[in-house]
Amino acid sequence: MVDLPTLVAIAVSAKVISGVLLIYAWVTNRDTPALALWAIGFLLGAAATALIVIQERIGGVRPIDIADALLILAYGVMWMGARSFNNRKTRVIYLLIVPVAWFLVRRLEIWDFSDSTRIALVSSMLLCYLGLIGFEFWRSNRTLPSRRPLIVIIWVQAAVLLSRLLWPGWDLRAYTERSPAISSAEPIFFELLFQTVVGAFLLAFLMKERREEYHRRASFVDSLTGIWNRRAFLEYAPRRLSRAAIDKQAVALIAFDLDHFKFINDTYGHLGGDLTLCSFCKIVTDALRPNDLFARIGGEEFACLLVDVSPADAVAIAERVRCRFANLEIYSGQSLLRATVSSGLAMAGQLQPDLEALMSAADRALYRAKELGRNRVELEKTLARDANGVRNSEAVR
Ligand code: GH3
Ligand code: MG
Ligand code: MG
Repeated sequence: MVDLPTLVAIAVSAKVISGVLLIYAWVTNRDTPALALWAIGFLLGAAATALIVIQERIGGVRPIDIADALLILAYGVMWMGARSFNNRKTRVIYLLIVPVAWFLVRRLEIWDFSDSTRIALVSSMLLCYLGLIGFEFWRSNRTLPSRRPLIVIIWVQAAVLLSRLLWPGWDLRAYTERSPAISSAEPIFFELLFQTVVGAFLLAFLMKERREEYHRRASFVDSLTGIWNRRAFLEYAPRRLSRAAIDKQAVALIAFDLDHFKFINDTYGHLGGDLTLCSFCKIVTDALRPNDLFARIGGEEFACLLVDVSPADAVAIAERVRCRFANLEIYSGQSLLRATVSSGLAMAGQLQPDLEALMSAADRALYRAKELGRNRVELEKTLARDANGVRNSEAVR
């Protein structure tokens, strides 16, 4: 059993420590205001909790009314933090309107309600904020591991607040008058310690995970053209191939290589070359479906993995890209330049295709396209393994 001041001291310490942890996380990563807002939320919560033990009025105001207003503000700031995490701005007026209105209602003693009604009303407001906070995390990036446990914590917190609506005597603020000894088995302990500390850790982790995810994605994107790079292609392509094998879908790989690109660089400068690369990527991206994987795998070499596509459709896509690119007028400064692309296409059957074999088949076709005069599409059809496990390939055109 502990008395009320001891419990409050423990709760305040837990909230202050959590706030300081979040401030530290923010200081090491200043471009994430959400961390600072969450820290402020925890510190406001600590102040609200500390006020519970004060009996005398402060400037004629009951401390519990200041505590309630601060608690509502704390939840509002947490909500603002969650919105900021999703890159959404929140106007400060939305933050202040509820706590200020509540404070005025209590200060001017417009209504005189019982303690249990007060707790039920404040708990309802906190519940609304919690719903809004939960909604923000629910719609945030689903791949972050800490998102789920955080939503669970929010659900538990919502259940605690709901229980307050039904049994207002459970609220820490209801102990003030009775000032009893409190059993450490009460749910209040779970809420104050577990929720507070774990919640703060999860928030800090969530931010760290998002930063890592950002850097991981950045390391997969080609900085010049904005499409996937070789690393991304080698990471994602085998997964798509396995999935296609399970779903018994045909796969096509198109290898593109811009023609006489060295000449373009030498004639129009590196900037002209870069512009040509970007224009080519735009044409291919427009010609593909959202699920197709398109990457820059070398200087002026690209690969494109198409799933669930017939050879005729794959050739049609490669031809469309070839034609559009050949007809494109690229303006680099004062000069107008034109370029062409050669492509090699390989098809994999419905057996588990292997990326390496598919890439060398596409490369063989590409080599042939270069030899046959460039600005053309060549198809190499990779057949399924024969009875002896030997891979056959057949030049189609
Ligand atoms: P082919 O028709 O046989 O493919 O000839 P090519 O000139 O396109 O092939 P080659 O491999 O000789 O030249 C590729 C050139 O691509 C050489 C390199 O300087 C240039 N290159 C590689 N990366 C970039 C880049 O990011 N920007 C620019 N502007 N040029 C690049
Ligand atoms: Mg090349
Ligand atoms: Mg080339």
